[in-house]
Amino acid sequence: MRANTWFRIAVLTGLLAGVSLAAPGLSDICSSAPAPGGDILVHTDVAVLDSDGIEWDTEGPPAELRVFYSTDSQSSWTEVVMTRLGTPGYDSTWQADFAVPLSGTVVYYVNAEHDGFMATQSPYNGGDTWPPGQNLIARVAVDDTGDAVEPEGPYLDLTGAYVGYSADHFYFVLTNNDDQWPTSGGLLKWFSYSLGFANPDAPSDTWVFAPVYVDAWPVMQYGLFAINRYSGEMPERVGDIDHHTAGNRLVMRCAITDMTSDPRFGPWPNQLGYVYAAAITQTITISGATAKDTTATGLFYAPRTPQLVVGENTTPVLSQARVVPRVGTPEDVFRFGLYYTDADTHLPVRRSLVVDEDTFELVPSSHRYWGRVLFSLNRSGFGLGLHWFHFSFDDGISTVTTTPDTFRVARASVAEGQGTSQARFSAGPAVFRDRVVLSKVNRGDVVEVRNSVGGVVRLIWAGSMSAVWDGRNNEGVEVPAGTYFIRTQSSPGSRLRVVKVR
Ligand SMILES: [Ca+2]
Ligand SMILES: [Ca+2]
Repeated sequence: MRANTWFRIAVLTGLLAGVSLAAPGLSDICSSAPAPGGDILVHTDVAVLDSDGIEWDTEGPPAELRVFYSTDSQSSWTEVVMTRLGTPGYDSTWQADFAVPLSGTVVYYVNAEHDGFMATQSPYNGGDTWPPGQNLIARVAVDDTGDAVEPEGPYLDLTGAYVGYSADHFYFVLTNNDDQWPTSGGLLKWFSYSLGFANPDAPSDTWVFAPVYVDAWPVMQYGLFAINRYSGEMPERVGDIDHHTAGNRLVMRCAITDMTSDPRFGPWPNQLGYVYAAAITQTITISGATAKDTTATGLFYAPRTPQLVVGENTTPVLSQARVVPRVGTPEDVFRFGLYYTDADTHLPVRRSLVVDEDTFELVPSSHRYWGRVLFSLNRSGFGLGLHWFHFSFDDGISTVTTTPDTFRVARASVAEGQGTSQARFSAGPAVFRDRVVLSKVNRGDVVEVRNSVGGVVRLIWAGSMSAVWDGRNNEGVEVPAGTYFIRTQSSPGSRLRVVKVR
C-alpha cells in the first residue's frame, strides 16, 4: 500500500502552484486614529510576489483589495473597496476610508486578490467560538465549481477555503460543491480533506502542517499532520483537531502551539507576517492517492487583526524639522524634512509643509510609522526675501505643528562691483583652516562666499551682527583649499579675500 506517499504528493502540488506566482503580498497595513464620529483611513502596501522575489506592482491595478470592518464586535462586516493612491511616496499604496461610530471598537482586516490568488488578514475569534460562524473567518482561496479531476462525487469539488484564529487555535474552513463530506467510498477507498500551512520563514520549505479530515484507519485519522513534501515518509501526526461539518462547510481547528512549537514549522511569529495556505481533496485507494481538487495557495496574515478603540490615541511626535540650505537663490533647491513617529502606528492624514501661505504635501520614506519616518520635499522657485515655514501633521485625532522657522531667498547673481572699495564688515582669520568669523555684518544681510572664478559656494543669512562660515558649501560639503571672496548682498561692491588651507 502506497498510502504513505499520498499526501506528500498532493500537498506539494497544491503549495507549489501558489508559491510560484502572483500572490499579492501585503505590508505596512495601518490606519489613521479613530476619531469619534469621524472617518478612518486605511492604507496597505501591495507587492506582487514572483519567483524572482518581490516585484512591486507599479503598473496596476491588477489586484483587487478590500477592507472589511466591523463596529459591532465582529458580528457583521462591511466591505469597502480600496483604491490605489499612486502618488509620490505611495506608489504601491492602496487606501479606503469608512465612518467611525461615536464610541466602541473598530476592527478591520484587509483582503487582496490578484489573478486568482488571495492574501488576507482575518477576524479574531476572541471568544474561541466553536464552530466559528462565517463572521469569524476570512476567505483565503476561491475555487471553481466543476474543476475536480474525475471525482467520485461533488463533495470532492472544493469551492473555497477560509481561515481564522483565536488566542489558542487556528481555524480552517473548506466549502465544497455538495452538502456532505464523506470519508469513505466503499471497501478500501477513502476521501480526505485538508488545508495546509507552510511558514515561509522556516529554515527549509520541506514541512507543511495540515489538519486532515480523514478516516482511513489504521493509516491516518483525523488530526494535525506534519508532512514532508520531499520524502516518502509517512505524515507524522503532531496533534489533535476538532472537526465539524454542516452542509457544504467543513470546519477544523488545531492548537496553534501544536503547529508553531514544532521546530520544523520555523519561527513564529515570523518576519514575513504570513503563512502559505492551500486546501486539497484526495481519494485514497490501495494503489495510492490522487489529488481531486486543489485551491490556489493564499497568504494568511495571522494573527494580525487591527483593533482600535474609538477616541483612543497617542499623539505623534515630530523631530528634527529643518530646511537646507537656510539661504539660497530662486534657482536653488530647498530640501525640507522632518521625522514623524507615532507610537500607535497611525498614518498621518495630514502631512503638510506650509511656506508662507502655501501648503505642500510631504513625501514619506516608508510607512512604518511606529519607527521614525522621514517626510521630505524638495522645492525651488521661491520669491526673493524672507520666508516662514512650518510642518503640520494630523494622525486623525491629534494635530501637531512645528515652531515656525525661516529661510531666505536672495539673488546671488548680483552684478560684480568694482571689488576695490573697502568692505564695511571684517572677516578673520584671513588664512583659516576650519572657520571664518564675519563681524560688523548688517543683521538680516546675506553673506556670499564665492570661489576664485566667481562661483557662489555658500550663502549665509546673518541672523545677528556676525556670521560664521564653516568652510562648507551649500550642500554641507567642505570646500577645497584655495582663495575665496566674501561679500554681503547689501554692499556687493565690497569684498574680502580669505584663504582656506588644509
Ligand atoms: Ca473546485
Ligand atoms: Ca496616534
